[in-house]
Amino acid sequence: MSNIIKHIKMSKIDINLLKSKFRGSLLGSLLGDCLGAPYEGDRVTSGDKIIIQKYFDTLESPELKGPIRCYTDDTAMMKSVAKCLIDKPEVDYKYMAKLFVKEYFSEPNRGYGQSVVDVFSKLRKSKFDDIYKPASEQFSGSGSFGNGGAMRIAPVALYFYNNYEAMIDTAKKSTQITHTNTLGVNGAVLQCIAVHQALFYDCKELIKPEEFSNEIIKKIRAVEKENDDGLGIDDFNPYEDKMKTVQSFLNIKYHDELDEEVAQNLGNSIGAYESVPTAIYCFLRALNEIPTINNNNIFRRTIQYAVTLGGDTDTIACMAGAIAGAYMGEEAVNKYMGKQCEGYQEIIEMADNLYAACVK
Ligand code: R7I
Ligand code: MG
Ligand code: MG
Repeated sequence: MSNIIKHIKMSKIDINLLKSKFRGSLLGSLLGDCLGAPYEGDRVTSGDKIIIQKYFDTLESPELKGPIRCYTDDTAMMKSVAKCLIDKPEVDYKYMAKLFVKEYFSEPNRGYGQSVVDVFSKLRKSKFDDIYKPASEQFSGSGSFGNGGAMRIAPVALYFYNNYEAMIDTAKKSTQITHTNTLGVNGAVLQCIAVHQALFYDCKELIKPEEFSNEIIKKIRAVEKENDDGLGIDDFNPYEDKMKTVQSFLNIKYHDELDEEVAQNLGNSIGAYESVPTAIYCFLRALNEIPTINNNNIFRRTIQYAVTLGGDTDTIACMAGAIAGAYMGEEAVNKYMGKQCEGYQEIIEMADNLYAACVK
C-alpha cells in the first residue's frame, strides 16, 4: 500500500446502516439515469425548472400509472460491473469486459457513446485477446476521456467499502477496459472516492460540504500524484484543482444565474472532467435548501438539481444520485418514484447480492 493512501484517515463505518446504503447508492444511480435521461443534451431555462419540479412531484404520486422510465447505458454498464463483482470475488476483468460486450450487443439502443461502441466491436472481434488494447487505441492512442467509467463505478465503491487500496485499483482497471485517458480513469476514481466516502457518514448527521470536499481533495491528490512525472512542467492535478472550484461555487449564495455559471465553469458535458466534479457539487449543494427546488428530501433534491443543470443529465444525475444514496440509504428513496424506473426491483436484488458478496 502506498504511504499516501495509508495515511488517509478513515472513520469507522456503521455496519448496521450498510445494507440500506448499498441499496440507496445503486438506486440513486438508477433513478438519476432514468429520470435524467429525458433531458439529456438540453439547456434548461428557469421555465423548465418549474416543469422539472412538477415532473418530480408527479413521479412521487401513488396514482401515477406509467409509462415506465427506461434506463440507459449508465445503468446497463453499472449492472455488468456489479454482476462481475458478485460472480467473481477475485475481480476478473476479462469476464467484466465480456459482460459489457454481451450487454451491448443484446440491447445496443441504450444511448452508448460512439467510441465505446467501437471498443466493444474490437473486443468481440479479437476474442478478448488483450482486453485493454482496443480502448488504448481510441482517439489516436490517447484513449477516451468520456464519463463512461465514472457513471458505472458505484458497485466498486460499495464492494470494497473496507479495502480502500483495492477499491482504487479496481476503479482504474475496470475503467481502462473502455477508457484509458487519464482524465477518464481518474474521473472514475474521483466518483468512486465520493461514493465510498458517503458510506462513512450517518445521515442523521448533516455533512459539512467543506469537510467532505476537503477529504476528497486529499484523496484525489494522492491519486493524481501517481501520474506526475516530477518535472513540474505539466499540470497533473486537474481534478484537485476542479474540486477547489467546486468549493468556491459552494461558497456562493444561490442566485438566478448560478446554475448557468456552474454549467459553464464546472461543466455538464459527457467528458469526465466536465461532469464528475459537477455531480459531487450537486450532492453537496443539495445538502441544503435550493430555492428552485421545493422538496425537503436530500436524495430527491440532489437528483432533481442535477437534472436542472442540463447537458449530460442522465449521467450527472446518476453519479450525484449514487453519492446521495450512499449517504442517505434506501429509506430516502421514494418507492413510487422508484417503481417508475425500469429495473427497480432488479437493482434492489443486485444491491443485496453485492452486500452478501462482501459483508461477511
Ligand atoms: O464515455 P462513454 O461511455 O460515454 C458516456 C456518455 C454518457 O453521457 C452516457 O449517458 C452516454 O450518453 O454517453 O463513451 P465514449 O464514446 O468513450 O465517450 C463519449 C464521447 O466523448 C465520445 O463519443 C466523444 O465524442 C467524446 N470524447 C472525446 N472527444 C475527443 N477526444 C471522449 N474522449 C475524447 C477525446 O479524447
Ligand atoms: Mg446514458
Ligand atoms: Mg449521459
